[in-house]
Amino acid sequence: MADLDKMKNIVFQFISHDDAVVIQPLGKGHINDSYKVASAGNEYVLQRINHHIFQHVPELQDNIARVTSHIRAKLEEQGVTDIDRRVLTLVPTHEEALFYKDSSGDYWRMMDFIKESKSYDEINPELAYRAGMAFGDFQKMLADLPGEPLFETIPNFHNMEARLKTFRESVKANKAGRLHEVAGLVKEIEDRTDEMCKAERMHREGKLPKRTNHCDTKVNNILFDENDQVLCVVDLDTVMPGYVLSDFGDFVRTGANRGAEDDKNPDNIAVDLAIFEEYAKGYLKNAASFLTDTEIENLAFGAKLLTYMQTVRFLTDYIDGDTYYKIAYPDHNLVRTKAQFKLLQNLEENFDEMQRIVFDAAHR
Ligand code: GN1
Ligand code: MG
Repeated sequence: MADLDKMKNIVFQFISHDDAVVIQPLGKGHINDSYKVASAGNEYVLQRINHHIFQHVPELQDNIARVTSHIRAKLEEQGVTDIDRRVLTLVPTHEEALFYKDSSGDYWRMMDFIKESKSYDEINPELAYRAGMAFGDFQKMLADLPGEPLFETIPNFHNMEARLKTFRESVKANKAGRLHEVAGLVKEIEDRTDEMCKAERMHREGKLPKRTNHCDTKVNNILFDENDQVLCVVDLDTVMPGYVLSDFGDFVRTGANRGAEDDKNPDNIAVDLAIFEEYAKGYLKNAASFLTDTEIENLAFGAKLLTYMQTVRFLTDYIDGDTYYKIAYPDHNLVRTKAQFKLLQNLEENFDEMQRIVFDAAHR
């Protein structure tokens, strides 16, 4: 953790001075740094925003404020009680700003910690059903967000064509001299490019719309309460326009994988079809009413696409010499790449069954 006095000074930009404040590291994000702050009987989450990756922090924070206040208004309309646990609440600085830039140029933000909440890295079919409903509801609530479209906090974030362009540049540059180790994986990626760029083609042809998406629907971005009911969706940095198949697919990639995202043992990795099925049922229960047939027909493809995209992103970072994702050991990005590629192969083997499951869930 950064120097404690420095951390305290940052915290007191947002809340009153307190000699007894407690600051502890929190969570396992790959990009931002998170801390839990306890002061005067209240708990908060403090985050250092990675501004090399999120290069427009004011716009990013503005997106989050718009999204959370829109959801808050919807929940109020629905007469939901306990609203402070159902949507994130940003804590402004004493100057009413949504972030604080410190003297070394780092950006910080604070929000209320959601009381008695927990997240899971592994779930069961019942929780998957609830998570599906939650992400469907999230998209539905944001469908009528007023005003300008949200700012694209990372341009072309889930654009496969753009990701492949960057990947090929990295392969060409071979900055870390690692290319000879990964030639087989590079070929596997190149063999699938045509299929994996299909969403971008369909969008250009007017066949696939963009909607307000979460764009980081990892299983651990859903908070549950003490009775395992969903409280809310968190990690709103990447909420922006995208294809619904992306959000569907990223949940399957993380929540329906029997292994870990960075599992060293390929035998652990396979799609759990019971989780896939319950997630699809929950999601479609809330989303079927606003989705087109084409979107529904491509949900299972989304699982392959997002797993492929993550394979490409981890491999790109490995080839570049680990400049994007935090790593815990030297070949972590290579281990992640292989684990994601194994999952992709398994999704390919199970694809027909996944299509059938989505079809049945949509026609219940
Ligand atoms: C990053 O930091 P985290 O874990 O929320 C990444 C996602 C990836 C994910 C892979 C801004 O999310 O896109 O899918 O790691 N976020 C960004 O685990 O790149
Ligand atoms: Mg994230």
